[in-house]
Amino acid sequence: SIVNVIGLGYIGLPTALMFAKSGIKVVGTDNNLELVNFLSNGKLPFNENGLDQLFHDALSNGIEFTNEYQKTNIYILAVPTPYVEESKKLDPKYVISAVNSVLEICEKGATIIIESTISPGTIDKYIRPEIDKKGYIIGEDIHLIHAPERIIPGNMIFELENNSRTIGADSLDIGNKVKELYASFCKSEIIVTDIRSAEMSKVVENTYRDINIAFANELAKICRIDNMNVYEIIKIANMHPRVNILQPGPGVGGHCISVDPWFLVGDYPDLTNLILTARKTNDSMPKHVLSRIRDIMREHDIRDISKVGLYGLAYKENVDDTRESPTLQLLEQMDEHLAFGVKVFDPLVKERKVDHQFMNFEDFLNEVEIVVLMVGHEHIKENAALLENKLILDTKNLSLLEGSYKL
Ligand code: SAJ
Repeated sequence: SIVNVIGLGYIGLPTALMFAKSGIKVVGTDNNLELVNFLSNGKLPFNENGLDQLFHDALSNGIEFTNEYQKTNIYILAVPTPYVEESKKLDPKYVISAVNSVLEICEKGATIIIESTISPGTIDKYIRPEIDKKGYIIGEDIHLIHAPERIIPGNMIFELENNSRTIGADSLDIGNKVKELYASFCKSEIIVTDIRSAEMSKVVENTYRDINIAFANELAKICRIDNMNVYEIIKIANMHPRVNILQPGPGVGGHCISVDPWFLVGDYPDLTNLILTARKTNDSMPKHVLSRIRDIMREHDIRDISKVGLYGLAYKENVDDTRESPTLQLLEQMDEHLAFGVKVFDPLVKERKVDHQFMNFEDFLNEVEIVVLMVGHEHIKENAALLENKLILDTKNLSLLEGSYKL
Protein backbone atom coordinates (compact mmCIF):
# COMPACT_ATOMS: atom_id res chain seq x y z
CA SER A 1 0.00 0.00 0.00
CA ILE A 2 0.93 3.64 -0.36
CA VAL A 3 2.54 5.66 2.42
CA ASN A 4 1.18 9.20 2.34
CA VAL A 5 3.60 11.65 3.94
CA ILE A 6 1.89 14.90 4.89
CA GLY A 7 4.12 17.98 5.18
CA LEU A 8 7.25 18.14 3.03
CA GLY A 9 9.53 20.31 5.13
CA TYR A 10 12.85 19.60 6.83
CA ILE A 11 11.58 16.33 8.32
CA GLY A 12 8.77 15.15 6.04
CA LEU A 13 10.71 15.43 2.80
CA PRO A 14 13.82 13.41 3.76
CA THR A 15 11.61 10.84 5.49
CA ALA A 16 9.39 10.45 2.43
CA LEU A 17 12.45 10.10 0.21
CA MET A 18 13.93 7.48 2.51
CA PHE A 19 10.80 5.32 2.37
CA ALA A 20 10.70 5.68 -1.40
CA LYS A 21 14.36 4.77 -1.73
CA SER A 22 13.74 1.57 0.18
CA GLY A 23 11.15 0.55 -2.40
CA ILE A 24 7.92 1.61 -0.69
CA LYS A 25 5.33 3.43 -2.78
CA VAL A 26 5.24 7.00 -1.42
CA VAL A 27 3.12 10.04 -2.14
CA GLY A 28 4.24 13.29 -0.54
CA THR A 29 1.50 15.81 0.18
CA ASP A 30 1.89 19.48 1.02
CA ASN A 31 -0.68 22.23 0.76
CA ASN A 32 1.97 24.60 -0.57
CA LEU A 33 1.39 24.14 -4.29
CA GLU A 34 4.53 26.05 -5.18
CA LEU A 35 6.61 23.57 -3.17
CA VAL A 36 4.79 20.64 -4.76
CA ASN A 37 5.55 21.97 -8.25
CA PHE A 38 9.12 22.66 -7.30
CA LEU A 39 9.64 19.08 -6.10
CA SER A 40 7.74 17.60 -9.05
CA ASN A 41 10.16 19.45 -11.31
CA GLY A 42 13.07 17.74 -9.60
CA LYS A 43 14.18 20.72 -7.51
CA LEU A 44 15.02 20.73 -3.80
CA PRO A 45 13.82 23.54 -1.51
CA PHE A 46 16.76 23.36 0.94
CA ASN A 47 20.29 22.03 1.20
CA GLU A 48 21.22 19.02 3.22
CA ASN A 49 24.14 16.62 3.09
CA GLY A 50 23.30 13.72 0.77
CA LEU A 51 19.79 14.98 0.00
CA ASP A 52 20.46 15.36 -3.74
CA GLN A 53 21.37 11.72 -4.22
CA LEU A 54 18.50 10.53 -2.04
CA PHE A 55 16.06 12.71 -4.01
CA HIS A 56 17.37 11.27 -7.24
CA ASP A 57 16.95 7.69 -5.97
CA ALA A 58 13.43 8.38 -4.69
CA LEU A 59 12.41 9.95 -8.01
CA SER A 60 13.66 6.88 -9.87
CA ASN A 61 11.52 4.79 -7.52
CA GLY A 62 8.47 6.79 -8.53
CA ILE A 63 7.80 9.07 -5.56
CA GLU A 64 5.03 11.55 -6.34
CA PHE A 65 4.22 14.99 -4.92
CA THR A 66 0.77 16.52 -4.72
CA ASN A 67 -1.34 18.91 -2.69
CA GLU A 68 -4.01 16.25 -2.17
CA TYR A 69 -4.32 13.65 0.53
CA GLN A 70 -4.35 10.06 -0.76
CA LYS A 71 -6.85 7.35 0.05
CA THR A 72 -4.66 4.77 1.76
CA ASN A 73 -4.04 3.15 5.14
CA ILE A 74 -0.72 4.69 6.27
CA TYR A 75 -0.24 8.41 6.90
CA ILE A 76 2.86 10.07 8.27
CA LEU A 77 2.32 13.61 9.54
CA ALA A 78 5.32 15.92 9.61
CA VAL A 79 3.52 19.24 9.66
CA PRO A 80 4.81 22.29 11.57
CA THR A 81 3.99 22.70 15.24
CA PRO A 82 4.58 26.40 15.82
CA TYR A 83 5.54 27.67 19.20
CA VAL A 84 3.52 30.51 20.69
CA GLU A 85 5.99 32.83 22.38
CA GLU A 86 3.50 34.49 24.77
CA SER A 87 1.96 31.34 26.21
CA LYS A 88 5.12 29.20 25.92
CA LYS A 89 2.87 26.55 24.40
CA LEU A 90 2.76 24.68 21.20
CA ASP A 91 0.05 25.40 18.69
CA PRO A 92 -1.34 22.07 17.43
CA LYS A 93 -3.58 23.60 14.74
CA TYR A 94 -1.72 22.12 11.75
CA VAL A 95 -1.61 18.63 13.26
CA ILE A 96 -5.32 18.84 14.07
CA SER A 97 -6.26 19.98 10.60
CA ALA A 98 -4.03 17.34 8.96
CA VAL A 99 -5.64 14.62 11.10
CA ASN A 100 -9.08 15.85 10.07
CA SER A 101 -8.14 15.84 6.40
CA VAL A 102 -6.86 12.28 6.78
CA LEU A 103 -10.09 11.19 8.49
CA GLU A 104 -12.10 12.50 5.55
CA ILE A 105 -10.34 10.30 3.04
CA CYS A 106 -8.58 7.36 4.72
CA GLU A 107 -9.44 3.67 4.50
CA LYS A 108 -10.98 1.97 7.52
CA GLY A 109 -8.29 0.67 9.87
CA ALA A 110 -5.77 3.30 8.72
CA THR A 111 -2.75 4.22 10.83
CA ILE A 112 -1.92 7.87 11.47
CA ILE A 113 1.70 8.36 12.47
CA ILE A 114 2.56 11.74 13.94
CA GLU A 115 6.25 12.63 13.54
CA SER A 116 5.99 16.34 14.31
CA THR A 117 7.35 17.33 17.70
CA ILE A 118 4.43 17.84 20.05
CA SER A 119 4.33 18.77 23.69
CA PRO A 120 3.66 15.88 26.07
CA GLY A 121 -0.08 15.26 26.32
CA THR A 122 -0.98 16.74 22.92
CA ILE A 123 -2.34 13.48 21.54
CA ASP A 124 -4.66 12.91 24.51
CA LYS A 125 -5.74 16.51 24.71
CA TYR A 126 -6.15 17.48 21.06
CA ILE A 127 -5.90 14.52 18.71
CA ARG A 128 -7.98 11.74 20.28
CA PRO A 129 -11.00 14.05 20.70
CA GLU A 130 -10.93 14.91 16.97
CA ILE A 131 -11.08 11.23 16.08
CA ASP A 132 -13.80 10.53 18.67
CA LYS A 133 -15.84 13.44 17.33
CA LYS A 134 -15.98 11.78 13.92
CA GLY A 135 -17.37 8.62 15.51
CA TYR A 136 -14.26 6.52 14.84
CA ILE A 137 -13.02 4.06 17.43
CA ILE A 138 -9.31 4.43 18.09
CA GLY A 139 -7.62 1.04 17.96
CA GLU A 140 -10.24 -0.32 15.56
CA ASP A 141 -11.17 2.17 12.85
CA ILE A 142 -8.06 4.30 13.28
CA HIS A 143 -4.68 3.57 14.82
CA LEU A 144 -2.65 6.37 16.31
CA ILE A 145 1.13 6.42 16.57
CA HIS A 146 3.64 9.01 17.75
CA ALA A 147 7.03 8.42 16.13
CA PRO A 148 9.04 11.55 16.94
CA GLU A 149 11.91 12.34 14.61
CA ARG A 150 15.43 12.64 16.00
CA ILE A 151 17.57 13.59 13.02
CA ILE A 152 20.00 16.48 13.24
CA PRO A 153 20.14 19.08 10.45
CA GLY A 154 23.47 18.75 8.67
CA ASN A 155 23.57 14.98 9.12
CA MET A 156 19.93 14.05 8.54
CA ILE A 157 20.31 11.38 5.89
CA PHE A 158 22.93 9.48 7.85
CA GLU A 159 20.89 9.74 11.03
CA LEU A 160 17.65 8.61 9.36
CA GLU A 161 19.39 5.33 8.69
CA ASN A 162 21.50 5.05 11.81
CA ASN A 163 19.68 6.64 14.76
CA SER A 164 17.53 4.53 17.01
CA ARG A 165 13.84 5.43 16.95
CA THR A 166 10.84 5.54 19.25
CA ILE A 167 7.39 4.30 18.29
CA GLY A 168 4.64 5.35 20.69
CA ALA A 169 1.55 3.16 20.28
CA ASP A 170 -1.60 2.15 22.16
CA SER A 171 -0.85 -1.53 21.63
CA LEU A 172 2.23 -3.62 20.96
CA ASP A 173 0.54 -5.17 17.99
CA ILE A 174 0.17 -1.94 16.01
CA GLY A 175 3.46 -0.62 17.43
CA ASN A 176 5.31 -3.60 16.02
CA LYS A 177 3.69 -3.19 12.60
CA VAL A 178 4.86 0.41 12.42
CA LYS A 179 8.28 -0.66 13.68
CA GLU A 180 8.52 -3.01 10.73
CA LEU A 181 7.62 -0.18 8.37
CA TYR A 182 10.43 2.05 9.70
CA ALA A 183 12.85 -0.88 9.67
CA SER A 184 12.65 -0.64 5.87
CA PHE A 185 15.32 2.09 6.13
CA CYS A 186 16.26 2.42 9.81
CA LYS A 187 19.11 0.07 10.64
CA SER A 188 19.23 0.89 14.32
CA GLU A 189 17.16 -0.18 17.32
CA ILE A 190 13.47 0.75 17.23
CA ILE A 191 11.74 0.73 20.58
CA VAL A 192 7.97 0.44 20.96
CA THR A 193 6.46 2.29 23.93
CA ASP A 194 3.27 4.09 24.86
CA ILE A 195 2.35 7.38 23.22
CA ARG A 196 2.83 9.57 26.30
CA SER A 197 6.36 8.22 26.86
CA ALA A 198 7.22 8.85 23.21
CA GLU A 199 6.00 12.45 23.44
CA MET A 200 7.85 13.05 26.67
CA SER A 201 11.15 11.40 25.73
CA LYS A 202 11.45 13.54 22.61
CA VAL A 203 11.12 16.76 24.57
CA VAL A 204 13.39 15.41 27.32
CA GLU A 205 16.18 14.71 24.80
CA ASN A 206 16.22 18.27 23.55
CA THR A 207 15.88 19.68 27.06
CA TYR A 208 18.87 17.62 28.20
CA ARG A 209 20.96 19.13 25.41
CA ASP A 210 19.76 22.64 26.23
CA ILE A 211 20.73 22.23 29.89
CA ASN A 212 24.11 20.77 29.03
CA ILE A 213 24.87 23.66 26.63
CA ALA A 214 23.68 26.14 29.29
CA PHE A 215 26.18 24.64 31.73
CA ALA A 216 28.97 25.15 29.20
CA ASN A 217 27.79 28.72 28.59
CA GLU A 218 27.72 29.48 32.29
CA LEU A 219 31.26 28.12 32.60
CA ALA A 220 32.33 30.39 29.73
CA LYS A 221 31.05 33.42 31.64
CA ILE A 222 32.74 32.35 34.86
CA CYS A 223 36.03 31.74 33.06
CA ARG A 224 35.85 35.11 31.30
CA ILE A 225 35.82 36.97 34.64
CA ASP A 226 39.07 35.40 35.82
CA ASN A 227 40.71 34.84 32.50
CA MET A 228 40.57 31.04 32.54
CA ASN A 229 40.42 28.99 29.34
CA VAL A 230 36.97 27.41 29.34
CA TYR A 231 37.75 25.16 26.38
CA GLU A 232 40.82 23.73 28.07
CA ILE A 233 38.83 23.17 31.26
CA ILE A 234 35.94 21.41 29.46
CA LYS A 235 38.43 19.31 27.51
CA ILE A 236 40.09 18.13 30.69
CA ALA A 237 36.80 17.57 32.54
CA ASN A 238 35.54 15.50 29.61
CA MET A 239 38.49 13.14 29.96
CA HIS A 240 36.73 11.90 33.09
CA PRO A 241 34.83 8.77 32.07
CA ARG A 242 31.49 10.04 33.41
CA VAL A 243 31.65 13.70 32.28
CA ASN A 244 30.55 14.94 28.87
CA ILE A 245 30.08 18.72 28.77
CA LEU A 246 29.04 20.32 25.48
CA GLN A 247 30.55 23.50 24.03
CA PRO A 248 29.77 27.13 24.86
CA GLY A 249 28.63 29.31 22.01
CA PRO A 250 26.88 32.55 21.03
CA GLY A 251 23.45 31.15 21.93
CA VAL A 252 21.16 28.25 21.14
CA GLY A 253 19.15 28.52 17.96
CA GLY A 254 17.06 26.32 15.71
CA HIS A 255 13.47 25.30 15.97
CA CYS A 256 13.98 22.46 18.46
CA ILE A 257 16.37 22.91 21.36
CA SER A 258 15.47 26.53 21.98
CA VAL A 259 11.74 25.70 21.87
CA ASP A 260 11.00 22.24 23.31
CA PRO A 261 12.11 22.96 26.92
CA TRP A 262 9.45 25.69 27.05
CA PHE A 263 6.73 23.03 26.73
CA LEU A 264 7.81 21.60 30.07
CA VAL A 265 8.14 25.04 31.64
CA GLY A 266 4.70 26.00 30.31
CA ASP A 267 3.00 22.85 31.63
CA TYR A 268 4.87 22.49 34.95
CA PRO A 269 5.86 26.02 35.95
CA ASP A 270 6.43 25.11 39.60
CA LEU A 271 8.67 22.15 38.82
CA THR A 272 11.01 23.45 36.17
CA ASN A 273 13.47 25.84 37.85
CA LEU A 274 16.49 24.13 36.35
CA ILE A 275 15.02 23.94 32.85
CA LEU A 276 13.91 27.57 32.94
CA THR A 277 17.28 28.78 34.20
CA ALA A 278 19.06 26.86 31.45
CA ARG A 279 16.80 28.42 28.84
CA LYS A 280 17.48 31.90 30.22
CA THR A 281 21.22 31.24 30.36
CA ASN A 282 21.29 30.23 26.71
CA ASP A 283 19.11 33.17 25.74
CA SER A 284 21.55 35.49 27.52
CA MET A 285 24.48 34.49 25.32
CA PRO A 286 23.87 36.96 22.48
CA LYS A 287 24.13 39.74 25.11
CA HIS A 288 27.39 38.23 26.32
CA VAL A 289 28.66 38.32 22.72
CA LEU A 290 27.67 41.98 22.54
CA SER A 291 29.62 42.76 25.70
CA ARG A 292 32.64 40.95 24.22
CA ILE A 293 32.29 43.06 21.06
CA ARG A 294 32.28 46.17 23.25
CA ASP A 295 35.44 44.96 25.06
CA ILE A 296 37.26 44.65 21.74
CA MET A 297 36.01 48.00 20.47
CA ARG A 298 37.20 49.67 23.68
CA GLU A 299 40.60 47.99 23.59
CA HIS A 300 41.19 49.07 20.00
CA ASP A 301 39.48 52.43 20.28
CA ILE A 302 36.92 51.55 17.62
CA ARG A 303 33.80 53.65 18.16
CA ASP A 304 31.81 52.92 15.06
CA ILE A 305 29.55 49.84 15.27
CA SER A 306 29.45 49.70 11.49
CA LYS A 307 33.03 48.41 11.65
CA VAL A 308 31.65 45.24 13.22
CA GLY A 309 30.64 42.31 11.00
CA LEU A 310 28.76 39.24 12.11
CA TYR A 311 29.77 36.15 10.16
CA GLY A 312 26.88 33.67 10.10
CA LEU A 313 23.14 34.12 10.07
CA ALA A 314 22.18 30.45 10.13
CA TYR A 315 21.48 28.89 13.53
CA LYS A 316 24.50 26.61 13.26
CA GLU A 317 27.30 25.40 11.01
CA ASN A 318 26.71 24.23 7.46
CA VAL A 319 22.95 24.72 7.35
CA ASP A 320 20.97 27.55 5.74
CA ASP A 321 18.18 27.51 8.35
CA THR A 322 18.03 30.82 10.24
CA ARG A 323 15.18 30.01 12.66
CA GLU A 324 15.85 31.47 16.14
CA SER A 325 19.50 31.87 15.16
CA PRO A 326 21.87 33.47 17.71
CA THR A 327 22.72 36.15 15.13
CA LEU A 328 19.05 37.09 14.74
CA GLN A 329 18.67 37.04 18.53
CA LEU A 330 21.69 39.32 18.86
CA LEU A 331 20.34 41.78 16.30
CA GLU A 332 16.96 41.81 18.04
CA GLN A 333 18.56 42.51 21.41
CA MET A 334 20.74 45.37 20.16
CA ASP A 335 19.10 48.75 20.24
CA GLU A 336 17.89 49.87 16.85
CA HIS A 337 20.78 52.16 16.08
CA LEU A 338 23.36 49.46 16.81
CA ALA A 339 21.46 46.76 14.98
CA PHE A 340 21.20 48.99 11.94
CA GLY A 341 24.92 49.70 11.87
CA VAL A 342 26.32 46.21 12.19
CA LYS A 343 27.16 44.22 9.04
CA VAL A 344 26.10 40.63 8.43
CA PHE A 345 27.22 37.89 6.04
CA ASP A 346 26.39 34.22 5.62
CA PRO A 347 27.54 32.31 2.54
CA LEU A 348 24.68 29.81 2.85
CA VAL A 349 21.81 32.25 3.38
CA LYS A 350 20.93 33.48 -0.10
CA GLU A 351 17.85 35.45 0.88
CA ARG A 352 18.11 38.92 2.38
CA LYS A 353 16.88 38.63 5.97
CA VAL A 354 18.30 41.68 7.76
CA ASP A 355 19.60 45.20 7.14
CA HIS A 356 23.18 45.44 5.98
CA GLN A 357 23.37 41.82 4.99
CA PHE A 358 26.10 41.33 2.42
CA MET A 359 25.82 38.81 -0.37
CA ASN A 360 29.52 38.86 -1.17
CA PHE A 361 32.18 37.89 1.36
CA GLU A 362 34.89 40.23 0.09
CA ASP A 363 32.58 43.25 0.06
CA PHE A 364 31.63 42.39 3.65
CA LEU A 365 35.28 42.11 4.71
CA ASN A 366 36.16 45.42 3.07
CA GLU A 367 33.68 47.20 5.33
CA VAL A 368 34.60 45.79 8.74
CA GLU A 369 37.47 45.76 11.21
CA ILE A 370 36.03 43.29 13.69
CA VAL A 371 34.67 39.95 12.47
CA VAL A 372 32.49 38.07 14.94
CA LEU A 373 32.42 34.39 14.03
CA MET A 374 28.91 33.36 15.06
CA VAL A 375 28.80 30.13 13.05
CA GLY A 376 31.57 27.72 12.02
CA HIS A 377 30.60 27.03 8.41
CA GLU A 378 33.11 25.03 6.33
CA HIS A 379 33.31 28.18 4.18
CA ILE A 380 35.11 30.18 6.88
CA LYS A 381 37.52 27.37 7.63
CA GLU A 382 38.47 27.31 3.96
CA ASN A 383 38.78 31.10 3.76
CA ALA A 384 40.46 31.80 7.10
CA ALA A 385 43.43 33.47 5.39
CA LEU A 386 41.17 36.33 4.28
CA LEU A 387 40.65 37.25 7.95
CA GLU A 388 44.34 37.86 8.59
CA ASN A 389 44.24 41.62 9.14
CA LYS A 390 40.95 41.63 11.09
CA LEU A 391 40.19 41.53 14.78
CA ILE A 392 38.36 38.26 15.35
CA LEU A 393 35.84 37.37 18.03
CA ASP A 394 35.71 33.59 17.76
CA THR A 395 32.51 32.59 19.61
CA LYS A 396 32.69 28.98 18.39
CA ASN A 397 36.31 28.32 19.31
CA LEU A 398 37.25 27.64 15.70
CA SER A 399 40.79 28.87 16.40
CA LEU A 400 41.42 29.74 12.77
CA LEU A 401 43.98 32.47 13.47
CA GLU A 402 46.38 33.30 16.30
CA GLY A 403 45.25 36.03 18.66
CA SER A 404 41.49 35.64 18.15
CA TYR A 405 39.31 36.81 21.02
CA LYS A 406 37.10 34.19 22.60
CA LEU A 407 33.70 34.28 24.37
N1 SAJ B 1 25.11 24.32 20.32
C1 SAJ B 1 26.02 24.86 21.22
N2 SAJ B 1 26.93 24.05 21.82
C2 SAJ B 1 26.99 22.71 21.54
C3 SAJ B 1 26.07 22.16 20.64
C4 SAJ B 1 25.13 22.98 20.04
O1 SAJ B 1 26.00 26.06 21.49
O2 SAJ B 1 27.86 22.03 22.10
C5 SAJ B 1 24.10 25.17 19.66
C6 SAJ B 1 24.17 25.16 18.15
O3 SAJ B 1 25.14 26.03 17.67
C7 SAJ B 1 22.76 25.56 17.76
C8 SAJ B 1 21.92 24.93 18.87
O4 SAJ B 1 22.82 24.67 19.94
O5 SAJ B 1 22.58 26.95 17.80
C9 SAJ B 1 21.21 23.67 18.50
O6 SAJ B 1 21.99 22.89 17.63
P1 SAJ B 1 22.19 21.32 17.75
O7 SAJ B 1 23.12 20.93 16.68
O8 SAJ B 1 22.55 20.95 19.12
O9 SAJ B 1 20.72 20.72 17.54
P2 SAJ B 1 19.56 20.93 16.43
O10 SAJ B 1 18.61 21.94 16.96
O11 SAJ B 1 20.10 21.14 15.08
O12 SAJ B 1 18.87 19.47 16.48
C10 SAJ B 1 18.37 18.96 17.69
C11 SAJ B 1 18.91 17.54 17.92
N3 SAJ B 1 18.59 17.09 19.26
C12 SAJ B 1 19.52 16.54 20.08
O13 SAJ B 1 20.67 16.39 19.77
C13 SAJ B 1 19.04 16.07 21.42
C14 SAJ B 1 18.31 16.59 16.88
O14 SAJ B 1 18.69 15.25 17.14
C15 SAJ B 1 16.77 16.69 16.90
O15 SAJ B 1 16.19 15.86 15.90
C16 SAJ B 1 16.39 18.13 16.61
O16 SAJ B 1 16.95 18.97 17.64
C17 SAJ B 1 14.87 18.24 16.58
O17 SAJ B 1 14.30 18.33 15.49
O18 SAJ B 1 14.25 18.15 17.65
